[in-house]
Amino acid sequence: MLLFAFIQICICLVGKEASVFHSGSERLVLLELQIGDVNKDIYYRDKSGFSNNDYLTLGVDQLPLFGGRTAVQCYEDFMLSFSTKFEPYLGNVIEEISIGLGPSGELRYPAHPSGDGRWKFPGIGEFQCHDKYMMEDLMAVASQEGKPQWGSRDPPNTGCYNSFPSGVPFFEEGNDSFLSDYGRFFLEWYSGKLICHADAILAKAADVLRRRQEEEKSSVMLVAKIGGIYWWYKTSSHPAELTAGYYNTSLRDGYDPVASVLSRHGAALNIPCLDMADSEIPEKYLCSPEGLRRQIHDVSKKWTIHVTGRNTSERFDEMGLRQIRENCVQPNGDTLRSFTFCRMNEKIFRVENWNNFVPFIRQMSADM
Ligand SMILES: *[C@@H]1O[C@H](CO)[C@@H](O)[C@H](O)[C@H]1NC(C)=O
Ligand SMILES: *[C@@H]1O[C@H](CO)[C@@H](O)[C@H](O)[C@H]1NC(C)=O
Ligand SMILES: CC(=O)N[C@H]1CO[C@H](CO)[C@@H](O)[C@@H]1O
Repeated sequence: MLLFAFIQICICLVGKEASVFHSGSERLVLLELQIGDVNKDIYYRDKSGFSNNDYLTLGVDQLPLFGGRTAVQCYEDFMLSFSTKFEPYLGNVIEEISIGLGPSGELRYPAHPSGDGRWKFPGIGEFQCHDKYMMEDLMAVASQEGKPQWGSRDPPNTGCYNSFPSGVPFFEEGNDSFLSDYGRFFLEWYSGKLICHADAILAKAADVLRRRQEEEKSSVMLVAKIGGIYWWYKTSSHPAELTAGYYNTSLRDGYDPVASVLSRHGAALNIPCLDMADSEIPEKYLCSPEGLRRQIHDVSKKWTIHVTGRNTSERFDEMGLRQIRENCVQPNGDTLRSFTFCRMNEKIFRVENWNNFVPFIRQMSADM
């Protein structure tokens, strides 16, 4: 498929980007902001009580707090309105629809908030489940398990945003660590909420599209974005992935359930980091964008879902572009369905950049 030949429309639901669409979404965003003014608990909170309005907490997905509608129903209203408005373009101009499933459209918790300065690379990040609704849910699930004491607290000793894993008990191997009964219970719950969220929203999206496509016979591909948490990947606890909601450790494949849910709804997976190589990152942070990509590729193959890709850093240099190409078109014939260069800017027109970019595009168009 030709690079850039599709229009990628991000339905970053109830995020700030939603306001670019004028069909009912603005009312939705306004409604959410008004409710958020009086009830900050509709947003994620960290353990210090800090919240921001990037995305609604998963705790409100099924609660009728928005003029009698649940968050998931509001997302559905938005999708219906979108598909009505853009109907003439579906399947011809619009070939892929990326469904926002979290902050920056990515299926994850906002565990690494760099925008407001709370987090800096390569901090492990913090769990985000301290709003009233998530804590109530945790309590309910713990009680069902017969362990109410597990529900009344968040995991102790998890460090803070900019901690490194060593010296943080939850990410090491002791009492109350990620390997303990309590640790596994908490991580199953935390990552499971994210999977349920993707399931609920993708089901609605697939349903809205199915209704359109029965009439039109044109096909549009749903896409879900995953975050690229590649730092501390080579530790056994994978702490930065755990706080983001990917329960991926040296003993458990956390991307398998993600791919499984996408496959159920016929959605493709959009993966980041296509421009990154392990050799370009300081070794001391135990990063591995290549290992992460390989793992996600493997589960995508297993669940036979399409994979699309995007860049993670700003690259116009030859080396970066070569890496992107190699990662899109692999020798064993696994070719990505498409690649998106996010937020293209005017630097592309500088002579040296343009001279790298033009041959890159020619080759990509021939390859994909
Ligand atoms: C670990 O658990 C044991 C038994 O439950 C307890 O005696 C011990 O003090 C705990 N150690 C730490 C470091 O909390
Ligand atoms: C690649 O991605 C980053 C962040 O996702 C973006 O800021 C950057 O400008 C992108 N684009 C290019 C062409 O490098
Ligand atoms: C179960 C599984 O796939 N685990 C992988 C997670 O990542 C590590 C790297 O730390 C791999 O070695 C594991 O195989």
